[in-house]
Amino acid sequence: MTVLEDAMRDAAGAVDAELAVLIPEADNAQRRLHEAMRYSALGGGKRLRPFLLLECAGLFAVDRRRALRAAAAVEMVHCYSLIHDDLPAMDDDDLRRGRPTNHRRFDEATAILAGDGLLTLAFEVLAAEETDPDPEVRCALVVALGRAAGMAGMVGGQMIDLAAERRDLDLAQITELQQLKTGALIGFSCTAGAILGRAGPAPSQALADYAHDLGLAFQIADDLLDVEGDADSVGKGVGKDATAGKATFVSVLGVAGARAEAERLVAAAIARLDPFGTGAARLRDVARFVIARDH
Ligand code: GRG
Repeated sequence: MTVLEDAMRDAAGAVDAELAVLIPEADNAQRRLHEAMRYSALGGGKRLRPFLLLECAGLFAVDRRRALRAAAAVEMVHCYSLIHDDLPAMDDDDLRRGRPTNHRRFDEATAILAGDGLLTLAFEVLAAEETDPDPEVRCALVVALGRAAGMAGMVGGQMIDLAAERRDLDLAQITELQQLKTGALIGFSCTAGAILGRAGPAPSQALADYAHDLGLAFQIADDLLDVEGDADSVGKGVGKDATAGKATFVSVLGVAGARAEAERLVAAAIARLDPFGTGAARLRDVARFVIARDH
């Protein structure tokens, strides 16, 4: 196991433990909702966004327990997006992270509520005093997550994506769509570390720029996996973009062109970290991982 894999596994374990506390089992009328929320929140995944948040917060020596709460919050929003994206009204998927999707394991109404429960709990966690004693910091986190997850971010990107099916998009339009749909939450993950760390404008901007390049490289890798990946490793169906007639980085650039662009973006992301020196070694490694992964 590489140093990065070790670090990601440790972070994932800590995030799982935090999520398990924040979403307790219940023995009351809401028991099924808790089960469905835990099913998706504790059901594996790379925990990339929490890892980025913890690493960025680490650059500013943020208290680990506080960073872990914010890391759990961003993973909750990510898990909610996966649950809702898999619903019959959206992608209608049966498999996620190698297991039945939430609505297949439970039912559609429960899956909608589980997503809603995760989304709202994320904001509750960020707004609570345990996340940071300074209300201005908590408020900045809440505003940043709202922007990243909402109409100006992930949900807005998903709307463009739905409208874009079977339409030709050019590279600039695909880039904009993906920056909103997947890039915004990756951006929040890095920005949250800077907010918790009371970072100044220059390091905050450097991390935002890193996240921008990394987010696009991540999405290109996701598009490549949909074309070249193996469903068992990826943990979900592959070949869906072509079947849906979706314009992607791969459909526009071709496989080789998409890979070259992802490599260029990763090199650019790594260069953004120069001001942080050796303290950002794992953030450099995770940028390389994002395009080398098979899942
Ligand atoms: C708000 C309904 C709704 C959707 C938002 C993010 C999103 C739009 C949908 C998720 C569907 C999807 C497969 C998007 C492509 C990129 C992506 C987010 C992949 C999954 O993220 P990973 O690879 O997953 O980090 P794990 O399982 O490792 O956490």
